[in-house]
Amino acid sequence: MTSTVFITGATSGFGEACARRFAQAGWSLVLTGRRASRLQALKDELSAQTDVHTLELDVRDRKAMEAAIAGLPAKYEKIRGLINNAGLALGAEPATQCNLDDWDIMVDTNIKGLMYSTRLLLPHLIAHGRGASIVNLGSVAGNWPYPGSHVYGATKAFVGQFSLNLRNDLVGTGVRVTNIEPGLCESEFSLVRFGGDQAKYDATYAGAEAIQPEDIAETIFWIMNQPAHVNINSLELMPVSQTWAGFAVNRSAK
Ligand code: NDP
Ligand code: 8X3
Repeated sequence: MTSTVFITGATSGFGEACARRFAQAGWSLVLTGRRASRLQALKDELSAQTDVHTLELDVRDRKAMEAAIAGLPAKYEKIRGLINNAGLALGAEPATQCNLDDWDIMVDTNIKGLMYSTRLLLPHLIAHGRGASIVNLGSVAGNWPYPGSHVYGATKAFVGQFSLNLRNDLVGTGVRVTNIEPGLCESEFSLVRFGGDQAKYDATYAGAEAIQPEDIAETIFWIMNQPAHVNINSLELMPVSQTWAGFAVNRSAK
């Protein structure tokens, strides 16, 4: 039986690279995102290799998510892999300068969107049973504090704890759960974060030899293809160029 993977946020970055990686291995694809033209281009490209179903969806729209998943064509109903990838950071200013609308968008996308896709697809993953996997896109930002991470990092901490908690509730179903926690990776993520500012994007990655979306896709493919009795609980990865800063000390004694 062909395996099916459901990828949220397949229109760029990690999601798009995962679509290509899983198509290459013959998995059927359910690809979602808000940008219909990119979904269509990916479908046109990958349909030569495998079956592709696209869903133009905003993961924040619960009703649309419910309708789309309820309406999955029969041949895509049994899901072996869910890659909860759709997500974003907006801004990197200190909390005192942030816009509450941006905070709402990060919470609604990174937490609530991921909750919706997970809950709605659980019956489909459980129907597959042994060998099925959920891979959630957490981040080093969920593990380590850094200035300007505030709500973004906190949403990723949610993803980490939600992933661990899910494992308890899925015991006996065969469904595995992994939180993958990447560090600096080169993708449109930083263009989105900095409002399309190409100079800030370039500065983010200059000389860093950042992880590439294909590296993340290969890692996720490896996780989902472990023997069915093995669960990778979490996997944190960084480029070799990235390490931790020391503690900050305020010398003005306030
Ligand atoms: P990209 O910006 O390249 O891709 C993000 C994807 O998410 C796009 O396909 C976008 O599609 C989709 N998306 C965003 N908002 C929504 C929404 N409301 N509804 C549906 N889809 C949405 O970023 P990455 O590939 O780098 O990031 C993917 C995930 O990995 C994110 O969760 C991010 O937080 C996480 N991550 C990224 C790291 C990095 O350094 N790049 C490191 C660690 C984690 P569209 O706009 O078409 O809707
Ligand atoms: C993205 C990685 O370091 O920009 O989650 O927060 S970082």
